[in-house]
Amino acid sequence: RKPRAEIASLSSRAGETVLLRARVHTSRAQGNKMVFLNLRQRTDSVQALLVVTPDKVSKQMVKWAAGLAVESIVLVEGVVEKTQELIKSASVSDVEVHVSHIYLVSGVDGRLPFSVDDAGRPETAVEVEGQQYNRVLLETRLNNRVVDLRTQTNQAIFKLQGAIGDFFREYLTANRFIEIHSPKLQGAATESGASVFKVSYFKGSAFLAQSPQLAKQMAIAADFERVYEIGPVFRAEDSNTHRHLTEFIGLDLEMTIEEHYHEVMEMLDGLFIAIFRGLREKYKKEIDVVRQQFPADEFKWREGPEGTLRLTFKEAVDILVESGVPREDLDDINTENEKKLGGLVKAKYDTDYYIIDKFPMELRPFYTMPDPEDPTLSNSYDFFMRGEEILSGAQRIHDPALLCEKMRGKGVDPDSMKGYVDAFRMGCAPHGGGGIGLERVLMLFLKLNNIRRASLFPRDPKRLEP
Ligand code: ATP
Ligand code: AMO
Repeated sequence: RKPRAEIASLSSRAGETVLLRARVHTSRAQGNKMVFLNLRQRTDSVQALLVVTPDKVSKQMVKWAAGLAVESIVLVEGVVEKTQELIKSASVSDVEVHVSHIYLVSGVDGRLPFSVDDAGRPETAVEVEGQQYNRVLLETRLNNRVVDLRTQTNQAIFKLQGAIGDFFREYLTANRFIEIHSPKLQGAATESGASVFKVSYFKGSAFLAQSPQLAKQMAIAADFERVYEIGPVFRAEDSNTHRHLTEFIGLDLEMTIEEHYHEVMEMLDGLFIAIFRGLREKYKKEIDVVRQQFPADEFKWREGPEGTLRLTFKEAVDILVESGVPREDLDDINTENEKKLGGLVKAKYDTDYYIIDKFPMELRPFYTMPDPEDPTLSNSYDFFMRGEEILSGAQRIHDPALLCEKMRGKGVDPDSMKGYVDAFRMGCAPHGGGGIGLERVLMLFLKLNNIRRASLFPRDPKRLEP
């Protein structure tokens, strides 16, 4: 039995007979003697043709093949041939398959909501060669996500999502971090009480973890030194925006500090650079596939001696004030001004990636360490891509008395988180960390403009299905 071939490998196999299992992407009959099938496997496709020949391919067979519904899965046997120069430009690859046998593996029951061919076209291209193409709306895509996910673009997007996770793990493992798995069922909110999902739990109730914040800090108190987690994060925020989900994948880490919290910031920065480089160097093909549907300028970051741009919160505010934003609007930097800052930074420093350090204490969660030199500020930072936040992090308070004071200041009763507070009463090394939204990193690296495109089956305030 011949092993099945991958379309991606065909260009070096001209002359060979191969067995392929693939989807029928498009189908076009020419008279009753010939049918062209565009066959697709994930991010690859190839043209296959069936031509009536006296010894091999019957008229009936061509007719049957021409009647195959698109998206059927077929098994074909055929010879790989170099594509003729004449039709090469229109073809997706430099080889084609001359089919001798074709079998149906799985048919399509009923009509598809849209064709994968249409779903894979650039969203802006509504007219192609004088013909109108309906753009497939995001809503329709998400309602029929399985079909939508079959596009070459989506196959590439989710390969890239997996790659970001791989680079995250690789970098942290190399830096002596260990992976932990913290509970998602909690007795109390882990961030602010406002955005927590309450679920029934036997005769009482429980909460879905809004982050692994408490667990990762407690792992430090338990002497794990350096930990990371990749896991779901739940947020009951009624935010119907392009960048909020109610469930997303958090890439979290926490580590002890020797001298200064910038050790953590540098670790996080090194991590992002490793991710960006890894994507650029190992996933060029997938990035190019996505670019065809979502044209975008390449993601830019600074390397070399000058390194990643770091601004303090105050410097960021000054840049915005200089551009005309009233200072009184900048006690916090809202989403609109964040985006504006991204544009100003890009124009001035030619980078899509930068760090803002030293946020005002009052803007940060209770566990954030105040700046010892100015207690109105904090040892905390956010990281940005294309003017949108992708990471929040800080040095944490490891002194239990100060922690309780800050908790009360934010209306959190320390007794409601006794296990957490006790971790510091029993001694805990200075530490800090950060949390990254995986879908945001993917969305912003590729400039997909909507976080739902970077989530396999997105969950938002209006969507729990499919
Ligand atoms: P954080 O890590 O601080 O949660 P974030 O990027 O998720 O960061 P939030 O602070 O949760 O941002 O969200 C605040 C920003 O999101 C606000 O500046 C607001 O402009 C925007 N936002 C939140 N909810 C909505 C909404 N329903 N409609 C429009 N904008 C919203
Ligand atoms: P924060 O709440 O800022 O910090 O979350 C960390 C990162 O998670 C992403 N993110 C989201 N992604 C999609 N949809 C959402 N609704 C959403 N909310 C947040 C963002 C954000 O930067 N415990 C801290 C982290 C820490 O200090 O270690 C925390 O959860 O990319």
